[in-house]
Amino acid sequence: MVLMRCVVWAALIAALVPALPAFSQSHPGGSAAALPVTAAASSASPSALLSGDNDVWDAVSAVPVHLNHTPPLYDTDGKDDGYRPKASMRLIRQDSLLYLRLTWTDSTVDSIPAAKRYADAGEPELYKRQSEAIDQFRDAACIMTPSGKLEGANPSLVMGDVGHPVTLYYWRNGEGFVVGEAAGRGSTTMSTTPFPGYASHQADQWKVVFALPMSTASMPIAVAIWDGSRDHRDGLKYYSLWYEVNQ
Ligand SMILES: [Ca+2]
Repeated sequence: MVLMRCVVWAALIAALVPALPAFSQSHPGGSAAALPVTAAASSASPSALLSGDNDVWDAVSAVPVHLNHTPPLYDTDGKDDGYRPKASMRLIRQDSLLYLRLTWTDSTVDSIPAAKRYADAGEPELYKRQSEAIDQFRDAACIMTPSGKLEGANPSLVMGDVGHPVTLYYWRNGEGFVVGEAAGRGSTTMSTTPFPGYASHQADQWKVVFALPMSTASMPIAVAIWDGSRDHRDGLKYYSLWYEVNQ
């Protein structure tokens, strides 16, 4: 009787397992799909698309962006207060560009004051980077995509990995839009290469448009958001899982 029960349970489990969604994320060639989202077509001008407040964005459906919080890296890091911004994105594909408008709730506009030079008797070049802003952090957001052709699973959400480098499209309040690269935690390098973007803050909400290259029919993206008022910087941030942008 015991053996019969085991056989029945084994048969039930075998029948159920294929129906359960795999809790992993990969590109379409992998074992499971990332969260699929669709980029709409638009005949609007690039300048209209690059204005996050243009009416053209009202015709595009908003996709909720569900955010996690990274765990504290050091004992001195503040604890997760449980707050999560309400975030969404709208996507438009035009020619070889993906226009992504990301909005999220943030009641504080945070930036880092420009570096100040203090009068002293030392060599000026040694002191020109002095600043009072060591405990102030900026609001920022980033769209992460795999670099180059992707084989197998999507890159690690922690800034990619050695076998799966990522390209980072950063917006940092007060500094604008620049491209970065990474191949694992702590490996981020920022270029001076700008890319088109737009940022505005109204009614306790950031609205930021990223214009990214999109040369393939589908592209994985992941979102990261930093709130300077919560001492977010570097690896302390909100982040999403992978989304698969399709046309
Ligand atoms: Ca803020």
